[in-house]
Amino acid sequence: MEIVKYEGYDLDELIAQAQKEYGKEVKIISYEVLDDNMLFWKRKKYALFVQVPSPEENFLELLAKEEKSEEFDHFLERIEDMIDKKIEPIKEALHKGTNCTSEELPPHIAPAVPVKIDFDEEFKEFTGDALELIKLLLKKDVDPKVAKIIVKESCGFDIDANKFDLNTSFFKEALMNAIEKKFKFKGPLKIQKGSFKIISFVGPTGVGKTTNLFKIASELVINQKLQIAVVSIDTFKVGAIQQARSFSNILNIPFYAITDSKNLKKTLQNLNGFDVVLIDTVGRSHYDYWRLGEMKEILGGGHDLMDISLVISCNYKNSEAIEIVNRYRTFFPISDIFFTKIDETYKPGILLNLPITTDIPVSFISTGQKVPEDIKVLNPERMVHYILGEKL
Ligand SMILES: Nc1nc2c(ncn2[C@@H]2O[C@H](COP(=O)(O)OP(=O)(O)O)[C@@H](O)[C@H]2O)c(=O)[nH]1
Ligand SMILES: [Mg+2]
Repeated sequence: MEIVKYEGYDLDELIAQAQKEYGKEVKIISYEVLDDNMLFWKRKKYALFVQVPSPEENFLELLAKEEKSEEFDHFLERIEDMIDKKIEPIKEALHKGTNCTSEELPPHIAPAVPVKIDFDEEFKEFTGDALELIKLLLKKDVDPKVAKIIVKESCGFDIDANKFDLNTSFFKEALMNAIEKKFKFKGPLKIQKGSFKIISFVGPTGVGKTTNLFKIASELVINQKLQIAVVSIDTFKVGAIQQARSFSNILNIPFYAITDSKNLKKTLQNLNGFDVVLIDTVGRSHYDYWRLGEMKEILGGGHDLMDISLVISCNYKNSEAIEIVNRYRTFFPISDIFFTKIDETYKPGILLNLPITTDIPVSFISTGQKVPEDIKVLNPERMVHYILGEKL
């Protein structure tokens, strides 16, 4: 709170000026009449005293102004500092790969600030083709640390240069070698008849859970001749149930829409004679902890017979995708990452970043909207093709 003094010959004008600068709500404390003997016509001169709000109190007013003021920038900086302090422990925990409990998590985590790297310094241990491959990977949005891990895997030590270089002149071969060693692939779905396998698809809204569940269902029904049922707990998205029901009708498989855990348990017990039950879930924002908790209750903790597939779109930013995986794995034992929308990105670095960073196996990749054909089992060769941008 501070007091500001205005001087002039017209009191109304002084009030208008104060209101213009500090808003209509500015508090007028008092005014004084000053003698102004310098002027021979002896006009009355006034001093107006107003109480003005501090920058914090003035926040909304400043926010409403089109142009940014220095005060506003300063205020934002202070808020950013406060947020940074609050989220620092969580960021550290996530980097260490610790599973944070829901109590530790704030409502939002600031997106990771892109780090500018000094290429020569960061990759000084590499030379020749190894450096060229690293450059290519970075262009595809592969994280620098991940690029280093992958490329090193196919390097030998060049004694003359005293640096690492690729031990093959083919990028494809180098990548294949590294991916085969470093990644876990779930491979094609092989389900025994009569095994009562349950596969749940979880992940944020709109990533393609429902669409891809039915691609899998088609494969299991048409090619593997298994008995399938679909259970949907996605009751919140408009039209979600209808979409799932019509897919089920086309495939001629039973479809159940349920809303709470008791019903899910009962429904699953009734479906005991089926070979596979596919569970479609509601897309939850990963920031929405309470709802994720609720979904966990419905799905149960997961068990040997249940796979929980986390569906992630390839057009997510890396930091965002890692955050999603970390958030979901605090709630569910994730069995595999199911990538979608590879057709919508030309920088698919996420395909390498996520499995390396999270150590979770990868399963499928969805290549478009068409059901059932736009899906492929992920394997090292396909991974390399997508990274190098070749058509399959
Ligand atoms: N381009 C493209 N679109 C996809 C892919 N997979 C799903 N979609 C589309 O993404 C939208 C959301 O899919 P949906 O299955 O309803 O997402 P959900 O909310 O996760 O269940 C739909 O329009 C799908 O056709 C994909 O691989 N590529
Ligand atoms: Mg859906």
